[in-house]
Amino acid sequence: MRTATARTAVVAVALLLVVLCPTWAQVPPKKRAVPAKAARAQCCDEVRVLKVQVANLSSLLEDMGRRQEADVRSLVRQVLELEKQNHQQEARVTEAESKYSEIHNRVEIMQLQAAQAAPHTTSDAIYDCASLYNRNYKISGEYKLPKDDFLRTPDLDVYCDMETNGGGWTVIQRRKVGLTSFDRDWKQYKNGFGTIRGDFWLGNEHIFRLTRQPTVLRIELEDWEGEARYTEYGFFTLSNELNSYKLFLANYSGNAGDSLRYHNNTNFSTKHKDNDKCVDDCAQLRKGGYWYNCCTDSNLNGMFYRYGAHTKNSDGITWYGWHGPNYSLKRVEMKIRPQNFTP
Ligand SMILES: [Ca+2]
Repeated sequence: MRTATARTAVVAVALLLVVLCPTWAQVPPKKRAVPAKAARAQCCDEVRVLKVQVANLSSLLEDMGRRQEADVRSLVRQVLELEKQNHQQEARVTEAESKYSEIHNRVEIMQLQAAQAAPHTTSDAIYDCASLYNRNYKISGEYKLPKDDFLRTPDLDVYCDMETNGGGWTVIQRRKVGLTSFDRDWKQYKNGFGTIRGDFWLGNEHIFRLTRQPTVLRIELEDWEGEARYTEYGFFTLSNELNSYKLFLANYSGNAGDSLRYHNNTNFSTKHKDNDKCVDDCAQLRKGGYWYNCCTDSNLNGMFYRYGAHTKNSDGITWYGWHGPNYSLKRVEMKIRPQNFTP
């Protein structure tokens, strides 16, 4: 920068000299002694003054250049300093972000662990039709309940009645087609049999598990004349297999009669497993698996007899409180839901 300024100054001085002393550029004048000497002296004075001015100007320019350079250097320093600060702040932000992310991850892991450790009685868990209903599944039909690692149970196909008296019912038994035999052994009654859309027994083990919470039992009956009645027990539960799935129930209501009360506090019996309170083998006599006393006031897992044959036998699907000991019903459904269920 300084060389350029100096060059400019030299050119300027040359131009000034040409303008002010045109004689320099001309052919030397013919000898005119006195006036030429005087003129030369005058011109030299002017040149000297100009030289001083040029020197001053150059020094001024140099000074300005120096100051500008200093300014630029200071500016560069400031920019570098700002950049450094910026980097430091960026580093601090990155550090904070990584710390936040680490904490966030830790919180997520803790939430996951808490969710896994939580008891499976929360309203989130799906273990029956009532919890499905609470999750807005409100259409009656077949559903698959997910397996439960906590209870060590596999997934389970169920039929949910989402309409009757507010819905939320898990159906545990149905008789309506009549092609499935209910004269089965202990293991089959334990695990369940039949088809979930037709005639079936859900299985004592599943019923035992589903009735760990306070449960309501509803029994719906239909006769061959097309009339329907129902019985409800506000309390219903089974004991475990070691205790032969003993029946406990209470709080009857309905219009079909209290014909399961006689079976209260009795063990479950099946073919080849006589747990009843009788010298007879009730399961063999009544052709089903049931909580036989000595033997029956109802026999909902008895033989299915069609219209015509339905009044001629004592091992049919009977409910003494409505049609007596020799009338086999056309249709039965047993269903359960939690006592605290609210539609
Ligand atoms: Ca017996």
